[in-house]
Amino acid sequence: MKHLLTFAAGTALLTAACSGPEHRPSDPQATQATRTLYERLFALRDRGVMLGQQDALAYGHQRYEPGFSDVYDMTGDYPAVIGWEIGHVELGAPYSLDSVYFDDIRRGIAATAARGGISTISWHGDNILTGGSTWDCSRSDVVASILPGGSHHDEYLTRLDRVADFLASLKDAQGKAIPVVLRLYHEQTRSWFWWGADFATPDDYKALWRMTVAHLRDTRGVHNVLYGYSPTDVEDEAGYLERYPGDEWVDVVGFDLYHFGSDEAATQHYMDNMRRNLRIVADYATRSGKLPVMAETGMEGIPVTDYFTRVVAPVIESSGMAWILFWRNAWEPDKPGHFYLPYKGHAAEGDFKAFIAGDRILMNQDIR
Ligand code: BMA
Repeated sequence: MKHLLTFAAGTALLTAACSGPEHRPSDPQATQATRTLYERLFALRDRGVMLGQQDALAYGHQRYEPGFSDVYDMTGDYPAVIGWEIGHVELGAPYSLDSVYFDDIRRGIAATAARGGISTISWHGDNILTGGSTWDCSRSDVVASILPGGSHHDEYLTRLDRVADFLASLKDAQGKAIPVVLRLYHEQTRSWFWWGADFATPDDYKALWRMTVAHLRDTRGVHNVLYGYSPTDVEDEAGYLERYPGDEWVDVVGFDLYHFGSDEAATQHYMDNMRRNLRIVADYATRSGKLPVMAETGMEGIPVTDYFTRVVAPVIESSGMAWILFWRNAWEPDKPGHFYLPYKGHAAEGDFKAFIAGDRILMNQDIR
């Protein structure tokens, strides 16, 4: 019996080895490091939910110091997932719309990778038709104007070239491309960015996505990227998939949802909404073989000081998400209340530490 079991186990192992990785990036030419990262993300997901924060290594709250992290300052460890913002890279600017130098972002992504951490990138690109910001919704024909045949198509490809250059410039100490997750045209189910629901038909939105990925991946040969889809909260799966460009174009599925208001009704609303959307994303991820994440969340200023253990932990811990990413702790002096994780001395610091001490929450040291 023992022999039989050993034989059976050996066969299973062989089968697993021969069948290759279970999860493959949508890019058939993804680099080996990108394939390895994708497979590793699923293995990590099975162990718990990684803590993430946007711009967590770019600066601290009200403290512009590249490499400084409020989370590290409080806990002696980094978030496992670090978010980065590249808005204005498309313009050829030296720093982002949040005044973070792209050279510092490159260094931060390399430092994160060297520590075994994960980097995910968002892109609040400017409005090409008006010259306004990502939030300039004064024209509803921006997406149409940049699709093939549109008045600004060629100019937009030049912007995509700059994004491609940036992605291709992410290298480790050995000169190898560092794989990252790129979240494209996010929160597209609402209408506060120029690519929002009121300004693009679902077909035009999908065409924009495919054109972008095809340009980066096929025309420019960028193969160190996993692509992330993250609308805002929706009612059901049909709403979630309305603008989904297709499994061949996406690797990571998630959603963005914030907690607004601090009374009990607001908290209940957030928790219900989170639970519904976590289920929608988890179910779709299981069916499609994509990696599920909670792509952006938080409560600005954290006025509820048991927010992490009482509100977030119960909804996220057994959600099956690979990570939960809290938004940034703004450094700008005119944004004193714009932060989503505590910093040293903030009233929610103890609650946050209790949250990350839970078995299911993974920090950088847990995934090294
Ligand atoms: C928003 C705010 C802005 C910032 C933008 C892009 O939610 O944090 O201050 O410019 O994200 O990072």
